[in-house]
Formats: sequence, structure tokens, C-alpha cells
Amino acid sequence: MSEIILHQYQASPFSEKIRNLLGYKKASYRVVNIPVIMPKPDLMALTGGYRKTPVMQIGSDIYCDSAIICRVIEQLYPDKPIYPTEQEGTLGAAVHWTDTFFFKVSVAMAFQPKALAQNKTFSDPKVAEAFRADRAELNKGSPGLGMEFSVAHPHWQMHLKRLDTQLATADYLGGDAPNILDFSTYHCLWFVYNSEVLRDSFTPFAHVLLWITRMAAFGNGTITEISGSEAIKIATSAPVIADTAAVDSTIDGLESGDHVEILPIDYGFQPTQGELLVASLEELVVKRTDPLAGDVAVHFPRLGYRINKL
Ligand SMILES: N[C@@H](CCC(=O)N[C@@H](CS)C(=O)NCC(=O)O)C(=O)O
Repeated sequence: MSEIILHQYQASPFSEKIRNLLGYKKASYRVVNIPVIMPKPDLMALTGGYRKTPVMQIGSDIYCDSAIICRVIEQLYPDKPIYPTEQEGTLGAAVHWTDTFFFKVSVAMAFQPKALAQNKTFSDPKVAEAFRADRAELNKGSPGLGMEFSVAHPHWQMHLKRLDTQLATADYLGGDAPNILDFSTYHCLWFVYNSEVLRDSFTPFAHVLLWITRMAAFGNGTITEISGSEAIKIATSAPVIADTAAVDSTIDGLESGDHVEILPIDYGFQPTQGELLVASLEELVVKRTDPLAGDVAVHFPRLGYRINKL
């Protein structure tokens, strides 16, 4: 089995979701630190268009979106399971709400004027402007992640109060042990908690604060940094694993080998094109041949993505 390579950057909350899960699973893995804004040429060689963070690579299999990344990590590290079957439906819904709506609330909290004024990265006006322009490009054609602070703040307080009530009864949202909802919730809170000027917003929620300490104690696993070009070299020398055609043509009316594009339905409409390998209720996979990375299989979760025949 090829080792996990996580393409990520330190400040990315969705990357922290994965690092924290890999810490919980006591995994060793490699990390490529990718740029926070475009261009990301090494990442594009692997994904063929998808530009969000994080992306996970195993050999020449490329996994886009933290939802599918967590599922693959669970298969690789089945000990201490985080997807209890008896909660498959409710957890799926709660995790999606957390990773979409509540993530937006958290972004508005983390980027409120008080926090931005203290943020070292944004103290350089050129850096701040480049970031704003890049995120405007990312969000083109979609409502993006924008939420007014005045709307986000009461939603933040409401959800933290509910979390605090629940965490007074158990160590984790999952009960005695964390489940996927703990990791989804943690990265949102981590993003806000990282800003020292915002720490006091947690003060009324003592049980949440204890839970943050428990989650943080899992750490991030054992990390070895490699370069983007080393990761591409690994992709070129590995065979594509997802080579068994598994297209359920009753879902999208598509056949194995069709030329398609896959893109998110929320924001970041940069598509990945390729030859259809898998289209099931859970997963979409295309195969593409990249001039640098060779043959790669690019995987997406079904939830949150659309597929178009070209
Ligand atoms: N649904 C995606 C969302 C990922 C996402 O929005 N990541 C942010 C960073 S935490 C991002 O991609 N920002 C733009 C970028 O990094 O280029 C997932 O679960 O992985």
C-alpha cells in the first residue's frame, strides 16, 4: 500500500480535520505544503482542475474533498471506527450541515474585523488584496462562503450553546469516543479558537473548551514533508488502483469511459475532466492522463458534486 500524501496548508481548517483524524488514528503520512492561493501547478497536475484544500494522494489515486478523504482513512485504519452504522443517516446529515452551513458561520467569525486587524498575514495590504482577489475568483458564479458577521454571530452562539449542553453529558459528540461529527465540528471551532482575540467567545462554553482540549490532544500524527514534484513522481510510478469500471448507468445515464467533468455544487466551480471510471451513489471517479503526473484516478464524493457529460 502506498503511503498517504496530504496536500494541504497549515492554516486550512479542512486540512486540520484530516490531520486531527490522522492523529486520532495514530497514522504516519507525508505532507505537501501547497500555496494558499492560485497558482498551484503541482496540485493541478494531480487533480486536473479541482483547487480546494485538502487533497489526498495515495500513489496515483487522488481524493478531492475531506468527506471522501475521511472515508478512505477509515478503510485504511479501521480500528477506532468513526462511522457507526446505527447513525449512518443522521450523522451523514449532521456532518454535511456542519461542513457547509456551520463552516460558513465559522469563516465569518474568524474573519470578523477584530480578528483581521490582529492577523499577521493580512497586515501586508498586498497579501490581503491577493488573497481577496483569489477567493473572489474561487467563488465566481456562486454565493461562495460569504455571510455577514451580524448573521453569523447568533448562529455561532446558538450552536456552541447546543454543543455545550450535549458535551456536559459525554466526552465527545459521539459519546465515549469521537465519531466523524467530532472531527467536522472540531475544524470549524479550531479556525476561530486559533485567533487569540476570539478566544473569549468560548468562555461561556466550558464543556466545549474541555472537548477542544481532548480533540487537540489527538495531535496530527507523524508527518514527513515532501515537495510537490516528489508527490508527482510518486503518482507517475504508481498504477491506477480504481481501474475496475463501476458505473451505475441508472443514476446519471452515463456509461463507463464517457468523457465527463465533475465539479462542486456549492463554490469553487473549477471542473476536473476525464474518462468516467466510477459513478455510484457514494463516489465519482475519472481517469485522466496528465503530461506531468501520467495516468491518475481522481475521486470525489457524490454528496456536493455534479457530473456533466462533455
Ligand atoms: N468541501 C470541501 C471544502 C474545502 C474547502 O473549502 N477548503 C478551503 C480551505 S480550508 C479552500 O479550499 N479554500 C481555497 C483554497 O485553499 O484554495 C472539503 O470538505 O474538503
